[in-house]
Amino acid sequence: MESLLYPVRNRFRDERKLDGLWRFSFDREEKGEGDGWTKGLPKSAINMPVPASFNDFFTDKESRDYCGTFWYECDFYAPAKQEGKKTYIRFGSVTHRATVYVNGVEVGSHEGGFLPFVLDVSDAVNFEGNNTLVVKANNELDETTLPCGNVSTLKNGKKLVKPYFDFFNYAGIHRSVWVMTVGEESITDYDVITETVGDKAVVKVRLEAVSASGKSLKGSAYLTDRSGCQICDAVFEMKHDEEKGVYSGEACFEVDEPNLWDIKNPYLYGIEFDLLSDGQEIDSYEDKIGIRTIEIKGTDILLNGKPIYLKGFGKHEDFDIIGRGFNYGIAKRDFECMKWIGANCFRTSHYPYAEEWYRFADEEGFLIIDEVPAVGMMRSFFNFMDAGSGGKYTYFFETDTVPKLKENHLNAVREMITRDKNHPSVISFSLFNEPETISTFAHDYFKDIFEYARELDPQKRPLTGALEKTSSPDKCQCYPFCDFISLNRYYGWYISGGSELSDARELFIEEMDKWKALNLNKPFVFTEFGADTLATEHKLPSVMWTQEYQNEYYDMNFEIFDKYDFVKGELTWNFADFQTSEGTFRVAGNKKGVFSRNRQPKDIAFKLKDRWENTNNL
Ligand code: BDP
Repeated sequence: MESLLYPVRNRFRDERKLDGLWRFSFDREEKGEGDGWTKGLPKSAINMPVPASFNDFFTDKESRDYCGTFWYECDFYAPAKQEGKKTYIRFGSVTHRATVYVNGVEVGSHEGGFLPFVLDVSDAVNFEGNNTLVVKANNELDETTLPCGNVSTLKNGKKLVKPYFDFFNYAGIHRSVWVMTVGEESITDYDVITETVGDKAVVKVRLEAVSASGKSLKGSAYLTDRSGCQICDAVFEMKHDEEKGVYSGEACFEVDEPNLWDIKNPYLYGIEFDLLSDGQEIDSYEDKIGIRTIEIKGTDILLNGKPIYLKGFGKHEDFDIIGRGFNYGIAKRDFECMKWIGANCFRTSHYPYAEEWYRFADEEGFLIIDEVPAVGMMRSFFNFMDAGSGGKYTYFFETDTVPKLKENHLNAVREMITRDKNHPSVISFSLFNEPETISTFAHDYFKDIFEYARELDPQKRPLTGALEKTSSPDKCQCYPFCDFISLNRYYGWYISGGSELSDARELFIEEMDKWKALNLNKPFVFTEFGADTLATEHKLPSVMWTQEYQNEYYDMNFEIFDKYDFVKGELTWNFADFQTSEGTFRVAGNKKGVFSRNRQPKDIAFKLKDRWENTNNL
């Protein structure tokens, strides 16, 4: 039974990370399987750190830009078999797909590069012995994958990936890998819904478990405050759900005078679940939860019943050398920069980030718009460039690719919500970034995606999706699915930039007036706006790409945001400069960062700090 719960270690469960130096081989001719690599990589295999992207370690282009199949291998020791326990391997993510072998036995595979998967390896493991773990991975993209792209073949026969999106197609084992021991009868999932009534909070909890033996199960749970004192407990009657093959039960806590989880004041309670069979404890699971409410009322976003204004960034998991590999040090620096500048929110553009980001945000009191990797769903040469040109490209009428694309999209939505649903930091799920939204095909496609997400999220959080410029008020068929409208807009950059900034301002007002006229009675959030800026360039008077122009661009945008009272957030593009595919539109990457790629402020950072810290109505 696959459980996406974050690994914990306690008297019933064990987890050990396999992070470190693995072995690695490219498989240019797709010979690995035939040559027996599933049992272990050849002598020519090289060292490769995990977690990290493989790309930027290399000093030659061919390896950095490698497109195709590649293999990883490591050894792990499995202690003596414990009665009633199963052994699992858990990957935080492998980009973009993987098939896994233990001692040459295929134990499972997973599609999608940004979400975890867990494989039962109990029958393949040598207990009290060494084991070889091999991963066959692949980083190719097509029009059914999330994110979308394709692969072209150069005249010399080499494959090159062509992303339909504006970030480097980093690949590898980007997040931690664990070997875990969990009971055959164990807790597999839980949901928490928090409500406040007067000076009380009601915490509704649903617990899910499996029982291989079919023995009846009972659950209990208790909440602890910050000092570890138990403040309430509850008992679950676990009922068998034939259809899902699991046991589940519900319970409710009442917390008097709760400490709410809030921006920069993130009170977290401890929660512990215990599972009992025949009166005996057989499993337990601990986590932290926050008591908070999030809802949309008219044009307001309410956190704990109070209107908030979202201030912050669209980000990337991106850093020099390690690419998209998770690193606590970089996450720490990013949170420090976001605190310094007065931000309260970020969007995990354009894919769900490593789980550690959300746990960190829970602790630090940051709000997250959690985005599924649905990016590049517009057919064009340079998808993100055409976003501003007004070209009409439809993506969803190709009947041969759409069913598979939709299946992958729904799977990613399910995995993301299952993984992230209990984080107080997650205030919304974003179900797309800049797809084509003006055809009836797009309408029908996204209708199902939104319905599915609404059904899955126990907290029924607001849902959204980031709309690019062709998703205009008169043409877009998908904005009605969104609980708040997220706009990615580049007036003054892709549209009428530089000396035409005054025209950009008018065009922007024209569009905003059209949205206003629709009278949607929903909040609007700018999920992207920004101007490429070289940290080294200054010019008086300004020209595009200089720090002076970035300031002028932002001033114009702020003037527009402040004109419309239904605008309830501004998440700039981007937190930091980041790597993209090379090309004439990018100067060694996207330079729209407020911070440089090594997280030092550009001039604009000081303007943002002033606005976000000192403007009362934000
Ligand atoms: C938007 C995309 C984003 C790009 C950005 C840009 O959502 O991924 O990086 O434009 O052009 O269209 O900088």
